[in-house]
Amino acid sequence: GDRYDFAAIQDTWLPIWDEQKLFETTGPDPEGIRGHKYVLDMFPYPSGDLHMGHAEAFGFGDTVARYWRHQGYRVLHPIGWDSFGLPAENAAIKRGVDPREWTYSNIDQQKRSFRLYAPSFDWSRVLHTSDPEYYRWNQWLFLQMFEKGLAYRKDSWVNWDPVDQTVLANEQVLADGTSERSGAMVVKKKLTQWYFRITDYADRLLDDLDALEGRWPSKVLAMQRNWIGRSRGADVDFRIEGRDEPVTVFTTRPDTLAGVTFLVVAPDSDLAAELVAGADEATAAEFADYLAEVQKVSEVERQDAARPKTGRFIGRYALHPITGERLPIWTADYVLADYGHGAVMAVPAHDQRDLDFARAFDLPVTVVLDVPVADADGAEHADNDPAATGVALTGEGTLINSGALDGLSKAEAIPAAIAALEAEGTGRPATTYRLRDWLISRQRYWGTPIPIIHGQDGSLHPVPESELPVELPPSAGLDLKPKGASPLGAATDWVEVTNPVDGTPARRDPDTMDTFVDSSWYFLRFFGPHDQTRPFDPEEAKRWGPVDQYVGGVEHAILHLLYSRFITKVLHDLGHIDFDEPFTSVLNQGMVLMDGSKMSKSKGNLVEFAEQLTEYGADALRVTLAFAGPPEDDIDWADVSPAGSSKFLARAWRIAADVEAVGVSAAVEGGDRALRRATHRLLADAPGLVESFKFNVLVARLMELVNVTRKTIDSGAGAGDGAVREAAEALALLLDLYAPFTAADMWAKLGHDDPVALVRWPEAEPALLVEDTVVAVVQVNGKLRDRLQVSPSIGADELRALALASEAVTRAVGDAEIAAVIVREPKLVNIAIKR
Ligand code: ANZ
Repeated sequence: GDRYDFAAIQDTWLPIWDEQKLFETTGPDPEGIRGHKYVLDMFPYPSGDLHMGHAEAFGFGDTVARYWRHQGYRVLHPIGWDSFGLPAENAAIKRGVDPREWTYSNIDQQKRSFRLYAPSFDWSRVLHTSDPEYYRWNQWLFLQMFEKGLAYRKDSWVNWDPVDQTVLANEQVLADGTSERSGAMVVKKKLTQWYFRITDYADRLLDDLDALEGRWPSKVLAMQRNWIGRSRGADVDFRIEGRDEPVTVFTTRPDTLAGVTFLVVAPDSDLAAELVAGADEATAAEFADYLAEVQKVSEVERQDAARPKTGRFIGRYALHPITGERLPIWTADYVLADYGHGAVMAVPAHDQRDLDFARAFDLPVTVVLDVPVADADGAEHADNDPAATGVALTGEGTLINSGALDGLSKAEAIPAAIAALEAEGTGRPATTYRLRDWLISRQRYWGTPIPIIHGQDGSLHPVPESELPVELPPSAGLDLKPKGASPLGAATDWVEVTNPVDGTPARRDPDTMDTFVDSSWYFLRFFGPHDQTRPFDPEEAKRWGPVDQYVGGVEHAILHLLYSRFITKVLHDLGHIDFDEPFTSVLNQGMVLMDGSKMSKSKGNLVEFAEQLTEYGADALRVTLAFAGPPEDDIDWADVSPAGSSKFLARAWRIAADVEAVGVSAAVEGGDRALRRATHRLLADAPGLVESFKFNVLVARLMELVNVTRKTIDSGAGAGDGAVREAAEALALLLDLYAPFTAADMWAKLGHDDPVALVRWPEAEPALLVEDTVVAVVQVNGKLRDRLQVSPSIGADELRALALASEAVTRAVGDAEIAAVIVREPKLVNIAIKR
């Protein structure tokens, strides 16, 4: 047709692309490739159809994938589905359908939408984590880790979601103490659960972030560092009256040891229970009441420094390691059971929490650091007794009341104190982390069964690898409603097995794995997604790994990205892959908003992807999302114009149609020079723009080139000018990054049979990149001394500097004094000298 009709263009190309399978990456490498690139978007969760957020993220990922192909690389750009998880199960409970049905019909819907949106996926590598073919390898991974002691069972206080009736990993509890999934306030419950020993990797997970600097969003790096939370300091032992073993505390401030006036233990620690057992009955009863109160408080609240301090004296005493003084032992909920040793040496003079506590319970305050405090006038003074002011002295200062440490600064005193403790045998350097081991058991149905068999005697037996996968039993007949225990426990035929060692009756572990296990390694499964004998093909892993560009939302900054890094390191250490970081570069796209707020059905401001796709087509949608701003920024759909994008695409397409209409083009060498220069400048700039994620700037540059080309045609050169064809071809090749349908159609109109997506971008011609120049004449006392090639737009200062730097001029001037320099840019510089 002679009118830009996006729907007709889509209808033309979709069946051709279905046939061509252009982006499949099976088989040996084609000749002449520059290398390999692996571009991945965080795989979707099949909760319904694709939404605008998907359109944005997958658009950006596809731009990068297409770009590397145009640069001559072979590109792996796969797609899969993160298809286990609670929403399927909750939908199943609500509507009485099988979670499988719900999941796979949503996957089919998303596949149909993706086909229309046309990301350059390799459709031969599709995976779904809920396929037994996939999750058997989750079980394999679990068993590998079990064998190495990296998967273990532990009895401890866990985060419990009272709505979903399942445990949560620490990472799934939001800053306000609510569940990331259900929004319910998370409580603590004591349970025996499976953990992955991520803390063994804490140092590497932290230290290896440095190498990602500049390639991962700095916000994500900061969040991971903070989450791992390494603190360096010392462990200090305190002797306890009536107990053989000392109590060890972790402190970052061993320099303040002389200021310790009491100890505090976490109420929910084993230590507290044991110490109280040795106290009188009244104390024990008080303690029990307090513990019951504390269990209602979330961990997040407990860490809120502003909360009024509560606590109890537990009737026991420690001895100060230096003075031998008796120190009362208290319990308080601001001390956490699972940080450090669950106990602190309280230094109220120099720690605000300890001071608040000491003031609340009338405990002594001993200052051991002289910290000058500035008053309102900025004058420093020393009347700063924390017991009176209520403000702890946390700043820098000089040690006092500390014996041998007196006179040292805090920085000097810390190592000196540690050395003294080591010499006494009562302390040693220590490092503590905020990071906890990863709790992976879930009491839910729609997930990967944990491949462990429990003997009657409590023994644990891995399911033999030859018996994997342990398939989920059908959901029919099972009550999936959350009730605190896994629904699988009721699948009698499934759960009752025999002990693989002695044939006695035994039971399968009824829990399923956290679905973050599924997503912690799926990027590797793409290296052989249908391999029945291995989790992935190691040769493919060598060829493609690690992921060169990962694209996804910042909501995964900690959970998914940290777990993926951990599992990658584990698999590296087990010898399965030769890299130990999964994602070389990460791009976080912003959110798609409407009228400044998050879109949602309930707010009635939902922009439906499917509707936009029907109204404007994939290309206009993609151009709109790319053009809206830097990819990291949020996009407000109320501020953008898909209709405008459509117009731009029509104008671009029209140029190719005009070139087609004239038939033969004139030779490019004689073509309009200004247009040629514009085309080549864009060809030269485009790679840098894509590689720095300035997708929006590149779209703007394409708009500019469309305008310049149209002007050239209209100004008399006509569509037969060789420069116009050259511009039209460049436009088709560059537009493929955002508008693959339009680009393919333009490319065909320009007479090409090969798929535009696989065409290598031409290099810019250097001769067309240098700006036009003029000759500037340089005279010394009126005599011609040099001619300079300069830009017509050169500034006076720059031209003066160039002239004075000329060798011929310096020779002519010699030792003489310069009296004046007259600049008439861009053509003349006259230098007057005194002899
Ligand atoms: C004495 C002291 C004096 C402390 C001082 C600080 C300042 P970060 O930096 O977060 O690692 N602490 C140790 N274990 C704790 C627990 N289980 N729950 C709550 N607090 C705990 O904090 C380390 C400091 O937090 C430690 O250093 C300890 O208090 C406290 F002027 O020891 B400090």
